[in-house]
Amino acid sequence: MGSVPRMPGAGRLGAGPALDKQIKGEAPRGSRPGLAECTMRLLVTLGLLWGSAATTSSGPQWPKPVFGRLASPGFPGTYANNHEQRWALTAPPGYRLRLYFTHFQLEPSYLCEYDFVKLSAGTTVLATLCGSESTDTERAPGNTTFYSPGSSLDVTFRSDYSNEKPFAGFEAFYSAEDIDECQVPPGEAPTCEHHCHNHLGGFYCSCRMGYVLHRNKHTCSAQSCRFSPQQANPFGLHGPDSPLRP
Ligand SMILES: [Ca+2]
Ligand SMILES: [Ca+2]
Repeated sequence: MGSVPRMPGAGRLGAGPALDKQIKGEAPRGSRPGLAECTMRLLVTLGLLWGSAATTSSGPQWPKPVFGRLASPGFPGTYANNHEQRWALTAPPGYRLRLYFTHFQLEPSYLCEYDFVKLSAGTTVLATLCGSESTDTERAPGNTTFYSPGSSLDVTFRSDYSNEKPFAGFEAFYSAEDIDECQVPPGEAPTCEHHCHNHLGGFYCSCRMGYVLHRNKHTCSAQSCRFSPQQANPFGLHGPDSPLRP
């Protein structure tokens, strides 16, 4: 007598004695719960469900943005002699790094042996830069945008013991961008045998109708005859190159 019906599942969701008591206290003794109370209980239940979902959510985890600025020490003032600095840039898997210079003025020298900015990935040297304009024996970046072959890029600045005159050094900006695995240089094998679909951080392959994707996730093979044509092609559609075409 006088007890208020409990909302199904409310106790299991951890409403607790205090909240249960509060809900009970708003119902007149001996009466059935009114619409307002039921609405409130529903809202409390939904709130608990939402809170539970929010704390246990495992939605897509986007990588943190990767971008920044690099500059020679003291830029735009003259950089110091006998200085070496290295930046190890890393992008999330499936991303590469792009880097370009907005200012570049280093001491010029034959093959950039005095002062230089070196771009490398592992043991591969992508570029060794010096001077302010490219010559037969020196390479300055100009408007070139540089890309790392993988997800890492090392930038090394080094100056030797002297400068014949002041040089302002360099300023560069970098950011991570998705690798479009579907774009391959001419002459190289395509990423997927049939269809390639690029997306942020990766890619996937798919096959034309009547074919299935091999377990290697790249090549396609004709669909097995264990299925009837109707099973294999439930919509009755036959493309021009489908093995199911009559
Ligand atoms: Ca120098
Ligand atoms: Ca991609």
